[in-house]
This record gives sequence, C-alpha cells and structure tokens, in this order.
Amino acid sequence: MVYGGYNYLEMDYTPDLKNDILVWHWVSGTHTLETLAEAIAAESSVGTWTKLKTINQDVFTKLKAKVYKLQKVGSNAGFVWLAYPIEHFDAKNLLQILASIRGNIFGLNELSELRFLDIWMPTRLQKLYPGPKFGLKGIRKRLGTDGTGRPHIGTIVKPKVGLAPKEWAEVAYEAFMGGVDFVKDDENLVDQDFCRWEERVHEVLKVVDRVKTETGRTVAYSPNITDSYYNMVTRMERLKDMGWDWAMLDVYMIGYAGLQDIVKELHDNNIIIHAHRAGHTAETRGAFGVEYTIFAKLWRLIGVDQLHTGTGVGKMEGASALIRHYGDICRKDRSPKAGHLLSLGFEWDRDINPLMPVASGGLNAGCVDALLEIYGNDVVIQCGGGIHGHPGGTRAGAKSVKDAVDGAMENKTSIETAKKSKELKVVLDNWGYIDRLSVREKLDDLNNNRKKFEKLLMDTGYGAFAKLD
Ligand code: RUB
Ligand code: CA
Repeated sequence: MVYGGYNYLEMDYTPDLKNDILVWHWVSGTHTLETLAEAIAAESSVGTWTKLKTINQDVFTKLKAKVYKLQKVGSNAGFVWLAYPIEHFDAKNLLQILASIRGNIFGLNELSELRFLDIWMPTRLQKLYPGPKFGLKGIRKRLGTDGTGRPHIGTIVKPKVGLAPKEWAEVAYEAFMGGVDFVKDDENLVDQDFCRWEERVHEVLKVVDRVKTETGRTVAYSPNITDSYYNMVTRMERLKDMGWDWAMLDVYMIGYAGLQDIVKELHDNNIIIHAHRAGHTAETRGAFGVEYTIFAKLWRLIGVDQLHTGTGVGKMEGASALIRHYGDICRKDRSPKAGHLLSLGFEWDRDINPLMPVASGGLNAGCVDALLEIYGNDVVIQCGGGIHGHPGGTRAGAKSVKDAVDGAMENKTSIETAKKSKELKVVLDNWGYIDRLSVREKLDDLNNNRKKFEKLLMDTGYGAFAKLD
C-alpha cells in the first residue's frame, strides 16, 4: 500500500514507549482504511499527496509516522494507531507537535470522520513541560484540607453575568457562610461595565477576610483573568498588589501558546490556576474532533492546578466511565490496568504533579453521593444553579451541599443525612437524588464486561462510546 508514493504501514512495528508519540484515531471516509490511514500518516508527518523529488530515503525512514495497527469496521472505516518518532518534532514546542498530529489531517477530502481519540506522550517529552505547580496537594494545603481528605465544595456565582461587584460579593459571602470553600467567576464574566474586574476582586477579597474573621475558615476566590496575554499579565500584577494568589483561566479560549505563557507567569508568581474549559465541546463532540482525554493530558502537562472534567450525572455530556477516566488522568501517576477503555493510557513523569479535578455543570446536593462514587474524594464539587437556585437561597443551597458532603464523609447517604438537614431534604424533594449504588453498578458492570465493550467498540466503531452512560 502506498499513499503519495510512500508506504506508511508497518504492522509489525512495536511502539517505542520511551521515544515515540503515539496517536489513536477513529476514521471513516471514501477509501479503504489502509489508504485513509496512510493519508493521515503522510499529511501529519513527512509526506503529501504525491511523490517528492526532494525527499530522501533517510528523511523518510527516520521521521515518517508509522501506522502500526489497524482495526477495520466495515471497509472504509475503523481505528488507526500511529507512532511518531520524537525526533520528528520540536518536542519543546507543543504547537509544532499539534500542527503535525492534529493539523491538516482534519481537512483531508478523503475523510468523512476523524476523531483523535488518544495520545501517548513519553516521559522524555513530558520533561520539557512544567506540569501543575500546586496541583492537588498544594490546593489542599492552601485550604487546609490535607488532613481530612474531604472533597472541596465550589460555586460559580449566578447569574453568570449581571450582578454589580458588591452584589456579587454578597452572594459569595452567603455561599461561604453556608459551607462553600471556593467561589469563582463564570467563564464569561471578566471586566464588563456592570461589574468591573478590579472592583469585584476587591469586594470579594474583603468577603474572604470577613469569613476568616467570623468563622476562622480559609476560603478562596478564583477571579477570571482571561483576555489577551498582556491584559492577563496586567490582572495578575493587580492580584499580586492585592496579595491574592488564585486566578481562573478559560483555557480553551486562550489557546496553547497564550496558555503556556500565562501559566509560566502565574507559576513564577505562585498563583494557583483554576482552569475552566468552556468551548472544548466545539471539538470534543461530533464527527470531526478531539477527545477530552487529550485536552486533559495536555492541560495537566502545561500545568493548571484544577480543571473542569465533567460530572457524568449533571447537565453536560459525558458518560460516568469516561469522567472517571479524566479524573484518573488528572490525579494518578499512571493509568489503571483496567479502566481506560482501550485507550493508550498514560504514565506521568514524576515531576508532573497531580491536579485537582472539578465536577461542575448542572449539579446540586442530590448528586454528591454519585459524584463521590465516580471521582472519590479528591475532587471539587461545584454547583451554580444547585446552590443559588435553592428555594431557601444561596446560604441554604450551600449548606445542602455541605451537609451532603459531611454526611458522605461519615458514610451516610444523603437520604439519611436529609433526615437531619432540612436544606438537603428540600433539594432531594425538588431535584431528586442519584444514589451511589446505581452509579457503582453501572461502572462495575462496565469493568466486569470490559472485554465485551472492547469487542463492541472494535466491531461497531467509535459510536459504541455513545452507548456508555
Ligand atoms: C455550571 C457552570 C459551568 C459548567 C461548565 O453552572 O456554570 O460553566 O460547569 O461545564 P451550573 P463543564 O452549576 O448552574 O450548571 O464543567 O462541563 O466544562
Ligand atoms: Ca458557566
């Protein structure tokens, strides 16, 4: 088989986990799977649509992408595994790597579907990137929860835009007083006329101090600094002037280049980074796109400290098994033996710290038990509407989540806890309850029938992921 004059199929090649970047794709198109795979290999590495007078065998042999595995699903579709020698890349330049492996290939005429399902990054590559500075451990230390190991409770102040700085801070105060550890701006609140950034930060930091004085508790605020690079740096400088050490970034909007630069600035200035991922679904859903697995890996590599990773039970898409996998990517050193659904897995360099995943999107206290089943306790449970939409108001909403979390830490279900918490009871009565066992059964069922699922995937293709819930 040749594409553009060269052969990229090397089915007897064993990937070199120390020196290759591996990539896994789902593809379908108008040619055989072999041709589609070779088109991808050529366009993403040394080749093009035709034979070149300018290429020599040495370049080709040393730098080409190798298709080392194919799994057909019908004649013109299937899974493709590729290996790129690290020498192909300017390994310290993430943009260069991505322009190769997730660049032009998405525009090739012959493809009608292309899902970039996973990436393997050798530790040799990882050593060129910082990883989280504070991460899970640093954040726990900052909030004083390293001893308890309990989940953190977060809230996005709602409405997402519209409140004036003092109003915003007052809602934050109510949330803190009800038991929230962490408040944050929403993805689309930065520095609008009705709520100037500087004034809002000033007001909320007063509230953070007030909560400390009144209750002794350490709480945090993550102001959104997302903007052009220079404006982000200016805001970071203002945070430092105000003595504050936490900031939020819309990481997808900023893009990889700006993100790496602002992360470096924030690391150098000891500021904790909350990463909101708004917009990623423009790429992570649909026939052409990139799995969230890849974003989670890249954002841990780049070095954010906490990252939105989905819920499995809330308003946003994502099956619980996949959400658990994203949580693992954020926190574990290496992928669990079972549990990564045929993906390439991961093994983090020991200098890449774990980060704290954030479950968010359509949550309320009635989801707490289920979320802890999916994630374990190293997670931020973040509710917006589920706190500020509570019939008793923000403070009661926050208390409902706090009671559910405290109950879970004593091995009680929220149903049991609700007998002594009217705030939690109202939530369960109004919005319902997802019990831990139902989630456990679903996840166990998949684990016990992993081979069956993998077979379904290999027989029917990428769509089988959609059957997970
Ligand atoms: C959630 C919210 C966040 C979403 C984003 O508000 O505002 O922007 O979590 O989704 P609410 P994701 O709690 O009212 O639904 O976390 O999946 O990226
Ligand atoms: Ca939001």
